[in-house]
Amino acid sequence: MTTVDTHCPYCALQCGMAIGAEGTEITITPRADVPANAGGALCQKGWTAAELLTNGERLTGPLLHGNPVSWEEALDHVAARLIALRDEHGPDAVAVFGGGGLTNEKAYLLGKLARVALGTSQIDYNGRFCMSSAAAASIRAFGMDRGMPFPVTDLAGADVVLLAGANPAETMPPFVRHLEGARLVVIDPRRTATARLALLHLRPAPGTDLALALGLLHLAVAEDLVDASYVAARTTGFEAVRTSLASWWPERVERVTGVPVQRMREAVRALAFARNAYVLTGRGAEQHAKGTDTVSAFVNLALALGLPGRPGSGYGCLTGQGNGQGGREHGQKADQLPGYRRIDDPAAREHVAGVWGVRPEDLPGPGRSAYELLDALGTPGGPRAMLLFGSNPVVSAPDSSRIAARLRALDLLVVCDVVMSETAALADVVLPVTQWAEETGTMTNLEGRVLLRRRALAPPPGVRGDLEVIAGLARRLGHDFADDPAEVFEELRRASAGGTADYAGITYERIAGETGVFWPCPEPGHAGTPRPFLDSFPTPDGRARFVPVEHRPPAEEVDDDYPVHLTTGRVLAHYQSGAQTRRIASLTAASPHPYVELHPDLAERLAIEAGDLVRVTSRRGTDEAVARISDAIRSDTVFMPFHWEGANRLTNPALDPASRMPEFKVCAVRVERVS
Ligand SMILES: Nc1nc2c(c(=O)[nH]1)N[C@H]1C(S)=C(S)[C@@H](COP(=O)(O)OP(=O)(O)OC[C@H]3O[C@@H](n4cnc5c(=O)[nH]c(N)nc54)[C@H](O)[C@@H]3O)O[C@H]1N2
Ligand SMILES: Nc1nc2c(c(=O)[nH]1)N[C@H]1C(S)=C(S)[C@@H](COP(=O)(O)OP(=O)(O)OC[C@H]3O[C@@H](n4cnc5c(=O)[nH]c(N)nc54)[C@H](O)[C@@H]3O)O[C@H]1N2
Ligand code: SF4
Ligand SMILES: [Mo]
Repeated sequence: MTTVDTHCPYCALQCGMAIGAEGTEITITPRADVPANAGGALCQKGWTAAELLTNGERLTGPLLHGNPVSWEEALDHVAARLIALRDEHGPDAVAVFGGGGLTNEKAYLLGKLARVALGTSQIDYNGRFCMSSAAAASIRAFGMDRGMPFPVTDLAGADVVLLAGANPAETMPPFVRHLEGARLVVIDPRRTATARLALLHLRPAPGTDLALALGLLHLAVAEDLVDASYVAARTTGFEAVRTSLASWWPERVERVTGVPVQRMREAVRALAFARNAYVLTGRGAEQHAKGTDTVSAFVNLALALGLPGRPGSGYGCLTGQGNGQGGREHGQKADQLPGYRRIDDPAAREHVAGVWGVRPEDLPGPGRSAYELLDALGTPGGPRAMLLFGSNPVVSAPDSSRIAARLRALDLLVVCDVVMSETAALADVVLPVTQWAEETGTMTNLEGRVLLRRRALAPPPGVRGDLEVIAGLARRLGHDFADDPAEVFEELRRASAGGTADYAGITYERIAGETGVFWPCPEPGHAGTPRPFLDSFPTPDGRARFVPVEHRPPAEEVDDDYPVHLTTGRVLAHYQSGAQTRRIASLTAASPHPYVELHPDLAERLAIEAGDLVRVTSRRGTDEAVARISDAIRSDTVFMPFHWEGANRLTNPALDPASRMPEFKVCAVRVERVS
């Protein structure tokens, strides 16, 4: 059997796999040549991914108000409606929503569709809900957001790794192999599978990481563990941060977070005495209305200990979605143009307008962020139509009942998906598309390594690629877009040239020959940049910037009516909104239904037993799920996975002022047994 090399359809580790097909049988074999999953590991989602291609719930033809229509009819209808709405209400009446699972080529063409063919400023994507806080904090400190500015294999040389709000044992199992040589310090309100591997587990109350990070840095200063020569040579702004720590003495931090001073001291000493150490953040620390400041506090700690930009040490964010890194670089974000350029930068507008053959003044300015965009749909002055690619916000957006109502209020909702997701079910027009192994395109993994997914199989008849759909709409709007992935990538290279995320020197051939190329890579002869901060940081003076930040409580605190914290996250078997994994039999068998995890003490107080159906209510809504009782969680907190519709009816859409990230990781709820 011949096989084709590609990568997993799911998370940002982008494990390498080879796909073979014989008759109706599709096989998946892990690739040993891809460093992220070296040794050929995959998690259970990767192993079972072939079922995505064959499962009977696949959409196979366009639907207009639920009725099968031809592609011509569907696209003609959409284009005619878009033109009519634009003529009546102006270009911003049409919105576009993308996803961090889309290839670089798709993300790029979607941004071009919005800015050139539709002329709308109203485009954003689900990555806003993912690593936007870490991105904002990295730009603030380092002048650049490349989630992990080093190869994952560097982690193998670490003595100590601090994981703040990340649970890779469930969210990226093969990644944990790279941590095998290190002692782990895990910060998580739950004793997760990752925390069980740790030397030290700090269990703060949800939403208190910022105080904890300030406390850790306070201790580092008090115990003279700061790397003064690194701070002097490679950073600016330490004095202001040092002064701001004065009020965060360890006992106060213990009172706010619940983490004993002794544990904090052990954590700081472990990091400071290590020869090589890393500080890594995940969504647990980032998905808060103060997520950006929280990440800044952890970056400050890493800088004070002299880690970033030193061989064998550093700070990194564990990017989540398959193309979470590339998806935030090429212009599907409200404030951005290709190459990680800013849409409000005149030089960036000039360059990109040149590649697109339009006038810079005709490019729209920045639009609304993801939640604000969804929340404006169908309101006076808000968009009347939305084109949505690669996201399922009815399940995954905060305060999701409100967002579902907004989507229903649109004059036109168009959803491109592989299956009838909860969001597609609300659409006027559903367009069925090809997926990973059926198409070619590039993905940029969590290390900033640009990878090539290759077409391994023919798609089922009746479906089209996202690029074809985008170009088909653009054509009907009077614009000629390339729709072949290789051609789109050539254009992306030119559009990104000279930008922060410079792909100009990257080609499909090079990626294939070198098993990936790290950006920035400005010319064909350039080797790529696995470790961009070694010599200097991409700031005007080449130094990293300390940013003083202050702790504040969660946007919603517990009270008599809503006395328990709710936090949300992931389980091993399911991916995101579950649109894909809930349709795979073995994954559904492993994790069949939504649940609420509660501590035995809380359960006893509420007279709840394992297996009971419980109702969880917040100020925004209510959901029911099965009780799971475990002392792995704090007794003041319950946990729910968000892979089923419901958990997000409860969550708080309070937004971070810098990143516009919602507060997915903490809100106040009431929990009761359903009698
Ligand atoms: N199985 C699986 N893997 C995935 C995904 C998936 O859906 N399923 N999605 C992918 C994507 S897009 C992403 S973004 C990543 C996410 O990867 P992670 O960040 O590892 O995942 P989460 O479960 O969202 O959150 C991590 C941990 O944060 C903890 N937490 C909750 N509140 C707080 C808090 O206030 N402070 C701290 N310190 N911790 C807190 C939770 O208990 C949880 O264990 O996973 C990727 N991989
Ligand atoms: N409460 C709570 N909510 C959260 C989070 C949390 O931790 N807690 N995490 C947030 C995070 S980090 C993220 S990343 C978001 C993710 O949430 P969503 O954006 O909803 O992510 P997915 O479920 O991956 O949605 C992807 C959709 O695209 C479809 N799809 C797959 N491949 C393709 C393709 O090639 N083209 C097209 N057009 N469609 C395709 C899939 O079938 C699926 O319906 O959720 C966020 N929501
Ligand atoms: S860890 Fe991520 S990329 Fe690897 S097999 Fe699992 S879901 Fe796929
Ligand atoms: Mo994510």
